[in-house]
Amino acid sequence: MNRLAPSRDRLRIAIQKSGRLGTPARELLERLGLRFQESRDRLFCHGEVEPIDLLLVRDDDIPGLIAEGVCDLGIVGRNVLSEFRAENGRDPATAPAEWQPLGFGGCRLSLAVPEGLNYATPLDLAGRRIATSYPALLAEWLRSQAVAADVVTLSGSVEIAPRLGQADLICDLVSTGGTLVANQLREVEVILRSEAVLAAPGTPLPGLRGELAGQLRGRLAAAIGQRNSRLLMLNARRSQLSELLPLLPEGEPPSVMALDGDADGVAIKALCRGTVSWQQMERMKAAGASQLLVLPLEQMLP
Ligand code: PRT
Ligand code: ZN
Repeated sequence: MNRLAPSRDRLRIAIQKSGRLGTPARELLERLGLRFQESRDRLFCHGEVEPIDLLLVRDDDIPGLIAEGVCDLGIVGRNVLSEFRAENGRDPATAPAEWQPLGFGGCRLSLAVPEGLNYATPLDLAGRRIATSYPALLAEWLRSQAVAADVVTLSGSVEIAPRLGQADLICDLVSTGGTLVANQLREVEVILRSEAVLAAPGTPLPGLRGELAGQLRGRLAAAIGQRNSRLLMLNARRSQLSELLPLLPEGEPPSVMALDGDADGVAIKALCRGTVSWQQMERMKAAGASQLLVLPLEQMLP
């Protein structure tokens, strides 16, 4: 059987094989309860729990694989997806589009100038050479600013281009800014704010794959919304509720349930945002709570 031929009834998601986004993308999918068996060549991962498989590829290939229908969905940086759309057109019927931001891989595509190059407004870029791996996005931005500059396309090591005399300034990804500082460059303009996103084809997927894709999107959105949430459970006396409820950590309104065979006893269940501190737990205990449990969330459907 050719495992790489797309299947009609299994959903296929392209993720980065290695690099910055591969591991967090896979961990996010595994947090939804999905499990994968990797092939020997580490190109394909078979979904064991749901009919959802992974293709492990270079991040730059992901938008094209979606556009060609080789993969149904992809997890990729907005920077890579936006560059593909800027280069290949944004026809809503064919262009892969952003479905859901995923909250990791945050960075920005920025212009940075060497010390000594004056920059006050985009107009200072007129006639300058700008090195980048994102020529289509940069060209679009320059057009939007009505500035004519030369775009020098490089596939890597963009930050050293000014020192090598290949360009006057650069347009590159920045996260901590350490690389810019190490290369005596100053960030002057943010062109795009990026993070990892779920990318999907312009046209809805048919049949079972469409259903699975919709479910996955919903579960990802819920998982991201709940990422820092915990489930807090505790028991108390009904008479202590007025003192206890204001001490619950910030979150959804709690459920208060009667305990069978204990007329005055209640069980409280509350979805909390963020961690529950030792101090908060001690205060709840002092107000009469018992059997305090703080549980991580694996999955949730509102
Ligand atoms: O092999 P493959 O082609 O799949 O990987 P790649 O080498 O092209 O990509 P990779 O793994 O480096 O990055 C994948 C994605 O991570 C990018 O497309 C972005 O969406 C995202 N990302 C987040 C980043 C950064 N942060 C980042 N800092 N990608 C690159 N960088 C670079 C930055 O340009 C600088 O050179 O990392 C260096 C360190 O940055 P500072 O600012 O922290 O010093
Ligand atoms: Zn790449």
